Amino acid sequence: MSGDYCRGCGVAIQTENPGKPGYVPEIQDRKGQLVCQRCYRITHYGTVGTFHPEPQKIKQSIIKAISLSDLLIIVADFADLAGSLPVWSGFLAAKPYILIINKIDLLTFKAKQAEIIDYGRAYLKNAGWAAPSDIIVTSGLKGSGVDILSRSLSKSTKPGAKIAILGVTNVGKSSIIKHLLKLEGSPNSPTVSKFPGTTMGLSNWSIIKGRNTLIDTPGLPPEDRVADMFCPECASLLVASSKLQQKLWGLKPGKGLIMGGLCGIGYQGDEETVIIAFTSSELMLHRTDNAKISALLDEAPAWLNKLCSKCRPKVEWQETTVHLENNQDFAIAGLGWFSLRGAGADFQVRLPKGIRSEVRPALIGKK
Ligand SMILES: Nc1nc2c(ncn2[C@@H]2O[C@H](COP(=O)(O)OP(=O)(O)OP(=O)(O)O)[C@@H](O)[C@H]2O)c(=O)[nH]1
Ligand SMILES: [Mg+2]
Ligand SMILES: [Zn+2]
Ligand SMILES: [Zn+2]
Repeated sequence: MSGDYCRGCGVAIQTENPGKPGYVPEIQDRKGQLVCQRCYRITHYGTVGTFHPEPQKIKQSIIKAISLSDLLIIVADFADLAGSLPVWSGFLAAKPYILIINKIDLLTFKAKQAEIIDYGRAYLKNAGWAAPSDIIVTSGLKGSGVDILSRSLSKSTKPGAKIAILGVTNVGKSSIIKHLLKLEGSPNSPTVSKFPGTTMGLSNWSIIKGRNTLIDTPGLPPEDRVADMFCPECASLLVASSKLQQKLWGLKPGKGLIMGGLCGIGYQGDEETVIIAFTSSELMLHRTDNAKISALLDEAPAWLNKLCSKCRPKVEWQETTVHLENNQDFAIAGLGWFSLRGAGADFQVRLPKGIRSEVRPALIGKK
């Protein structure tokens, strides 16, 4: 992985085809880090170009990185545990791992770290995973928690050990590496962007003053998140990048809520109740009559559903009934969650076909 690989995204450099990954117009003097045209454009103009990594190649790279490593770091998105964690259960291969719960800055209030760590531990146990060596709460945006990660890595590995950092697309893997390197005063770092699929191949980074090698990997596109159904621009709308919107709603019998024009829940109980909805601040939350939910989701008016005109017709719907107890969340992978504060009740749920959802204990704001 030395030589002609892009330092930003890990893909092999080529000078022939501007339409393919890894293109540079001409390999000249190699001062500083060599980056491909796509990385250059992402970093300087915020555009991603037209090619996207192939899922099969990505899986192969991830499996290779796991086999090369002594320790794994699994990065989960605090705001999307359902869309970022369960998908890894088939990849762990009995290697020790550290869980990172990233994007903690998305919360509008300061959460207690110890509670989030306990929540993560219980979540993994419930999913049947072996216990992690450590759980660390971070912000890849601000760099918080990265110093704790660095110390934890020194404790959990021998000198010379390799560590692979794994996570679904956009979860913040490259951002965390960037902050680890910054902590050590390194001027280089991988490319970070709001578009899923930025990192396309493996790249090695020397950390803890040369003690260990950290392998950045391309994000796994899990295919059961709402965001993955759409184009990169629409996907980046759905992935929360600033504070989560967190809204409390009173629901009378017969009323329901719609999130982002992409999921509707119709309350089936017979006394007034309370729901707290958590989602990206870019998305619309709307309260309506249960009887109107289906028609509104189908119609997808622009005030309710902000997807582009190409992505909007892609949605096919599925309907289920979900039972929630007081202080339970209904989480939709890649979209957000609804949390019940009231007597246990059924909800008529409509969401895109094939999307993962789960009922879990309330992640935050439990009364
Ligand atoms: N708010 C917030 N945003 C973050 C955090 N970490 C990363 N991001 C943002 O999330 C987006 C994706 O970050 P990357 O570091 O490129 O994510 P990645 O996991 O390497 O993504 P791929 O290479 O596409 O797999 C960028 O817009 C980052 O600025 C975080 O802790 N909080
Ligand atoms: Mg990356
Ligand atoms: Zn690149
Ligand atoms: Zn779109």
